[in-house]
Amino acid sequence: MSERDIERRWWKEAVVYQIYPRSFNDSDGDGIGDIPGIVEKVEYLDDLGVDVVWLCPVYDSPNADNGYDIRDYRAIMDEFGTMADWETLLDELHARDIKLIMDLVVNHTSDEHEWFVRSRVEEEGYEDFYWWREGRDADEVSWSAKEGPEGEAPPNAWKSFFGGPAWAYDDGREEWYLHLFDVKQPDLNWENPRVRDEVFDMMEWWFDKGIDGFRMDVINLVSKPDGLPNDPEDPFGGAMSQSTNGPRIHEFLSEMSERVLDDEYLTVGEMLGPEMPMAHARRYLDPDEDGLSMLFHFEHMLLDRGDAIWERGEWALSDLKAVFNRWDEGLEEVGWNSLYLNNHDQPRMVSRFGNDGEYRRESAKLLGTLLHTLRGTPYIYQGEELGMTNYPFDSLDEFRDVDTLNPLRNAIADGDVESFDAVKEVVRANSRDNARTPVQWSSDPNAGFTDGEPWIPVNPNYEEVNIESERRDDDSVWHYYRDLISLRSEYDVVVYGEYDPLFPDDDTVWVYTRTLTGEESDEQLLVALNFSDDEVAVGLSEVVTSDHATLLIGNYGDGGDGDAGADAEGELAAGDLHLRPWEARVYHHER
Ligand code: TEU
Repeated sequence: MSERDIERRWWKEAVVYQIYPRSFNDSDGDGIGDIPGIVEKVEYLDDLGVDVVWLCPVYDSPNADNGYDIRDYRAIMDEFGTMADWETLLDELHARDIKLIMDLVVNHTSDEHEWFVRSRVEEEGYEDFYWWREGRDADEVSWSAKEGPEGEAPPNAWKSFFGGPAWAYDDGREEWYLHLFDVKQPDLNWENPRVRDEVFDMMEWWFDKGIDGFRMDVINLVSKPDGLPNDPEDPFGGAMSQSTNGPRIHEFLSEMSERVLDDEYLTVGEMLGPEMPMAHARRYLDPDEDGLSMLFHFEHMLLDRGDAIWERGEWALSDLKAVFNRWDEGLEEVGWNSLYLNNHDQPRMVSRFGNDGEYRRESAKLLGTLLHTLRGTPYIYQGEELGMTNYPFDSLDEFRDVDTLNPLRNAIADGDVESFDAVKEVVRANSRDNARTPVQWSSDPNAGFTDGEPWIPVNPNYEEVNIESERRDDDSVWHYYRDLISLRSEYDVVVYGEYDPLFPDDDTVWVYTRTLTGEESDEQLLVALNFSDDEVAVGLSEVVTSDHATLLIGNYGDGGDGDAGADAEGELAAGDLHLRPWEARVYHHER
């Protein structure tokens, strides 16, 4: 790759930090994080060195799904503060050169949104804002609905991603409406051009307030196929397979791009589905088509999952690598990757892909090394920078999430699951609530998150794992993350270097190079990561040698143990590189 082939964009060089406001920092003692609480921590974000904040929904909402059910797109949720607080946050971030992207949730609204309230009573102009359908004769289907009028079944066999049928009956309108998520999250009908006008106007309104982009919630679901066909192969009866990347999706998104997006914005589309066809991915990202900056796919997040919250799959390192390798290659010519292992919907990465016991510190740093040295833009989820772990959930009362509670309660009621205790270990590992326990700021009560009663329990390990103590300790995950973040602005090769995986089938080590060749530079990174509790040797002689490699960063903090193939400033010699448990090393050399 030559220098002139590099398409430089600010968001490729950036590190994004995701905030889930409810669990970030509470300023007023009601146990719920809020916007003034984020303002108090802007200095902290600046010190960590991040470039962009992605703020999860802060709009007015009855909170059936913690703000992903929006009642008013142009107002701030009472519990989170006021529009003036939000404006202060934007100003404080911008004053420190940190950009702000908002969450755009437009596949659905809350059932309390005025559009739905009007649609429900068939007010003129609003009849078709949502997906209203007649029910089917219950005799036509092999299962019976629990809700709705006698003898009537929902319009099709689609299941909600949060459990139960994807349809709810409205007594007033005497029709059913579609809700792919919770019953309080009716799906907007994007076929109706007035819906698109309203959505685009609202986006424009936020851009006018000065935001720098949007993360777009489940944006690849907004086009549904004619006739809403069933699919018996889909665990959701067709809701997933038929709604993802639907027939008019690129038309809708390119219209959005033309009408309201600008090249300078960071836009990242969350894209559901078990596997995204690369041809679709490229169209989403091609500046001449839909023009999004990045997308979030789920392929690596599904490796250890089953079809339900109480089911699990086995993941192997070679599978994880295969996903990242496929995506790096797939977007080589068109597009750019997002890099994440955590967000507000996922268990904590160190408990999932690392070792959250003996090697918590090392494995959290190793996973961070991976995210910050692959090709793409890293997304840090709050608390990741200190190596926060899953919560030891022990009873159903400790959960808050609809996506855990609804499916589980339904399954227990239907007799598919015997009891919570019977599936506790798996639900504990899978639940989205793992990500939602409060950020651990200090060893003060409630981890310094609130002076009140937190809305969700604080992880009991906060006395040991917290930001205050990690900031005092030079060898902490926190300091290591700060170093990783700063590498990005110091070395072009970290951002733009070509990625070449080595030993793709190895289930213990992940080794790769990043290479940048151009008029002014010819440099390479060698990254070696040991995903195990054991020492391993990596035979490097055939792949890379250098007599002047520098150890850029390593997670054992001692620049090499003498046994290794290279020292801090030494030779990356032919031979074996010895890696200690969960050791990560990144070498840099000019060629
Ligand atoms: O998430 C989409 C989604 O389907 C996942 O949350 C999924 O439920 C999870 O990966 C595993 O079960 C987005 C938001 O990020 C999420 O918080 C919302 O609940 C959801 O959309 C509905 O808006």
